[in-house]
Amino acid sequence: MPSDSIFPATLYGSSISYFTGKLENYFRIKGIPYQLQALTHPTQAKRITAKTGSSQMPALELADGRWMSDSTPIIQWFEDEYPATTVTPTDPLQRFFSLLLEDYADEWLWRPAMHYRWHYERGARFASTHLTEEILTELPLPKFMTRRWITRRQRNGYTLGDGITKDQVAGVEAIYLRTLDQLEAIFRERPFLLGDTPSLVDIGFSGPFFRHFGLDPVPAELMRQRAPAVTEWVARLWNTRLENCKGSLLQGIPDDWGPILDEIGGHYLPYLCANVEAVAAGQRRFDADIGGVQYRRARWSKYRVWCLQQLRGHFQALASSDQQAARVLLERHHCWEPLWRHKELPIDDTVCSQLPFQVDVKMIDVYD
Ligand SMILES: N[C@@H](CCC(=O)N[C@@H](CS)C(=O)NCC(=O)O)C(=O)O
Repeated sequence: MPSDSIFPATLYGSSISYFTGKLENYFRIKGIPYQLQALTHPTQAKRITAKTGSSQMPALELADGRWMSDSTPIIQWFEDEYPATTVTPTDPLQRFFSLLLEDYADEWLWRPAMHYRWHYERGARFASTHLTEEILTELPLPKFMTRRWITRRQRNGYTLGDGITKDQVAGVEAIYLRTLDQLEAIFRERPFLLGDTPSLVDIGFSGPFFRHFGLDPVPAELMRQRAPAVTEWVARLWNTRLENCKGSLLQGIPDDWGPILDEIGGHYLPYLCANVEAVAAGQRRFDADIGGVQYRRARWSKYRVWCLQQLRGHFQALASSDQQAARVLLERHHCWEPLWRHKELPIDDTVCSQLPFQVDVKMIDVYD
C-alpha cells in the first residue's frame, strides 16, 4: 500500500462491532494500515458527530484530517483510490450481484445478528460487559448499571423494539440457520464465496459473521457444530492478504449463490418494500409479514430506502446486455418484482450524496 498522506488511518469503533469488523476485514485483506481506537461515549461520539454528521461506528479519520463514515461507500472509495489490489470483481455482472449480497449481509443479517447477541442472557452478558469496559467507561454509573442500561437500549432498539418478540424468535433464528447451510455448501467447495481469492462479497458477509455470529456464544456454538467450513472461512478471511493471493475468481454467478438470492427475493427485498411503504406513510413503526414471519412494530429505516435506491442505481449503470442477464437471474430468484415494486422512493436524490465524507442527518437511523 502506498505511503500516502492519508495513512495511517484511525478507525473508531468497537472490537465487537459488526461494521467495524467488516471494515477491519477489508483493510487487512487489502493491506491498508489502520489503528483501531475505541469510540467512547460521550467524548469520541461527540467529536465524530461534529466531523461526520453521525456517531455511528465505525468512523475513519485519515491522516490528512478528513473523516469518513459508512462502511459500504468507504470501501467503494478505497477501491477507486487504490485499485492495485482490489476486492471488486471486474466483471460487471459479478460486481452487481456482489453489491446486492453485500447490502443483504449488511442490512438483513443484521436482524439475526442483533437478536442472538441481545436476546439471550449469555450474549447480552458478554456484549454488555465488553462494551461497558471498552466504550462506555465514561458513563457516571456503576458497571452493573451500565451493563443493564446498554442491554435495555439494544433490546429496545434492535430486537424487541424492532419487531422481534417471542413469536418471531424462531423465524429470525431460521434466517441464520439457513444462511449457515447456504454458506457451508459453498465453503465445502472453495475457500471464498466467489472463488480462490476473497472478494467484496466475503467482506460483506464478514460484517455479521466476524464480530457477531463467530463471536457471540450462542451463534458461535451453532456455527461450530453445524457449519465447520464456515467457522474456518471466518478465520481464513481474517488471515488473508490479497497481495499474497494467487487464486482467481470463478466465471459468472455461481449456482450455489441461488439459495442466497432466493432469500433476498423472498425476505430482504419484500422487507425493503414494506419499509418504503412505512417511510412514505410517515409511520415510524410498521407491521410486515416477511417470508411467513409476522414482524410487529418494526422500526422504519430511512437509510434502507437509500440502500434500495443504490441497488437500483447499480442495476441501471449496467450495459444493456448485462442488464438482460442480471434480470434473468433476478427474476429466477424472485428479486426483480420487489426491486422495482415502488416506482417512486420516498427519498430525494441528493440525500447521502456526500458519503463517505459526510452523513446526511436526515437519513441516519442511529437509535437513541
Ligand atoms: N451503514 C453503516 C452502519 C453503521 C452502524 O449501524 N453501526 C452500528 C454499530 S455496528 C451503530 O453505530 N449503530 C448506532 C447505534 O446503535 O446507535 C455502515 O455500514 O457503516
